[in-house]
Amino acid sequence: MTPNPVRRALLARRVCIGTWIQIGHATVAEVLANAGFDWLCADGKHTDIGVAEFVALARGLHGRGPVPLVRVRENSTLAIRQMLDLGAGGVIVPLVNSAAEAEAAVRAAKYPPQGVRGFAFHRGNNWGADFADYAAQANAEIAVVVMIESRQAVENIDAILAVEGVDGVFIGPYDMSGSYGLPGRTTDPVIQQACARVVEACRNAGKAAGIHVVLPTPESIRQAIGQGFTFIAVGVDTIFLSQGATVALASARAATAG
Ligand code: 3PY
Ligand code: MG
Repeated sequence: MTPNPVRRALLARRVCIGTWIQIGHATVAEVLANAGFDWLCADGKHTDIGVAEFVALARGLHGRGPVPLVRVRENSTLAIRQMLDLGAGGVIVPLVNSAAEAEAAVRAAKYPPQGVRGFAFHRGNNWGADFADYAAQANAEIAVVVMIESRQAVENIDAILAVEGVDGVFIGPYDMSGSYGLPGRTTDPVIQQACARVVEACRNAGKAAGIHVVLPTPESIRQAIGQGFTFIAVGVDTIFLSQGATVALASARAATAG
């Protein structure tokens, strides 16, 4: 099994930059891989990306560098197992609010004795050709990141981080802001304070703090790194498309004005 640089970066709390894919087409993975991201995460929670689309994205990434990650649709054994069996190098598990929910995510992602993941031939182990190697290495190579995106999760952050097998956490700023009654106000001091609390807990636990800088600017990325985040998603494919199109059209309109 190929060593997973993302899990190593998480454990070493080394900066590791990826982005988010909401368009489930291999071309998107191929184009974004050219940009040189460390990892690309398919969003299986808020999109039509299901198992078939994830496989297309993973095939688009094959041999190109970025590690394919997936934000699974929910914290369930089936959702986590399916994406790992299809070749995900790690799962980002949404809406984990307690240590018990974090334990459930880890159990789903790990082979026995640490977990309950079932053994089979699948894409992840090259349809059985690498069965023994994958079975021996998967627990040590596959990354498990849980999303902190509610007030309850912030209150339980120390217990969540104490769960063995949680490699790091990832803040979902939009859900987080919604849970504090401030939907979309991700820069509100209340949300910033909650984020700071999570980063401090990660520092104390020696685990990685991650965040999605959904609308990246040089300042917002610098701020995230300055705050102590190391596992950082910058942007979303749809935002890149929208921003690029808007700039191009504005330039064309300006050039043709008057
Ligand atoms: C959130 O902001 O809630 C997210 O899940 C972003 O990925
Ligand atoms: Mg969210």
